[in-house]
Amino acid sequence: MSDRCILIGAPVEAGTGRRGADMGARAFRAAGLAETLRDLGLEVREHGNLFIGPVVPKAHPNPMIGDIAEIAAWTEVIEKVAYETAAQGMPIFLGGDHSVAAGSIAGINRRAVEDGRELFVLWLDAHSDYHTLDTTESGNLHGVPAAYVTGRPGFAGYFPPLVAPVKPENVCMVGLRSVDPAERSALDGSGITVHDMRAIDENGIGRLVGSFLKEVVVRGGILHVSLDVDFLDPEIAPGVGTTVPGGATFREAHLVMEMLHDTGLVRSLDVVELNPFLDERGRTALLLVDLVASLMGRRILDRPTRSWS
Ligand code: 4U7
Ligand code: MN
Ligand code: MN
Ligand code: MN
Repeated sequence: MSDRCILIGAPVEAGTGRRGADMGARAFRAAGLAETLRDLGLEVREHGNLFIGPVVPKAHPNPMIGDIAEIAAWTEVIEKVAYETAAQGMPIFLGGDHSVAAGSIAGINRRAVEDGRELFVLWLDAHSDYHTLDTTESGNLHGVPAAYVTGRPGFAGYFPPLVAPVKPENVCMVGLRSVDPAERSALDGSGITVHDMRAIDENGIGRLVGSFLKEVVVRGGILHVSLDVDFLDPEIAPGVGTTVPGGATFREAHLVMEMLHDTGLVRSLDVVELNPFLDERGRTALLLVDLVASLMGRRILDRPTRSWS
């Protein structure tokens, strides 16, 4: 884990059906993200907010899809920044909706492949975001990034070509409780590890995430974490457009962050889908800042270094 965090605002909201996610990055800053990280002894570099120029609209045969040209343009910009900043520290992508992850993971993986490292992705979300452009029924492109970065077909000619897809076997999704039928059948046999809320209830989130992290350690990999705010229960995190009841609790979420920190293998992070327009007095933004702090090393008590073997 790098001692230098690079904060990158990605004010994208064309991937969702609700307005306001483009204010997410600002809210993270207002909630004191940089100061919190500095208090942990980390260096914080502010990259500012990214932007795209005007785009020429493009149609897709799926009539539900709008704004595909805009998301493609964002993906290209974010991919480049991810690739560049991954060599300088730990990029933290402040969304913006989850379509941000199409660019961040694509660019992080381009860097990993170049460095000869194997990238693993922990996807923390109520949803699997595993639609292709042809299967999405809502047409909202924050529902497709996991499919794009793992190389599912149908993106060619619309999204930027992937330099290298992430191996589905290297992806673990945790917190699922809203999976559309087309996603569900595609996930089956995809190689992606999926843990829905029932699996968490039955086994405990620590055990499930722990076995994935052990696999990453054993295989000598590095980690990208993609944290969708709706992973959390809406009772504690109301500031998101796509709330689904029955999500991760305060302690479950912190435990995952603390375990991730212990591995020392997290190289990049997305914190996406925060919608300050729907938040209550900044409480979701503040909770997320605390979760990032746990990921970056804040702890309750010192404890012996965990052995992963
Ligand atoms: B998010 C959905 F139908 N699957 O495709 C869709 F349930 O980034 C939701 O995880 C997608 O918040 C949610 O629109 C995308 C829906
Ligand atoms: Mn998502
Ligand atoms: Mn989601
Ligand atoms: Mn959402």
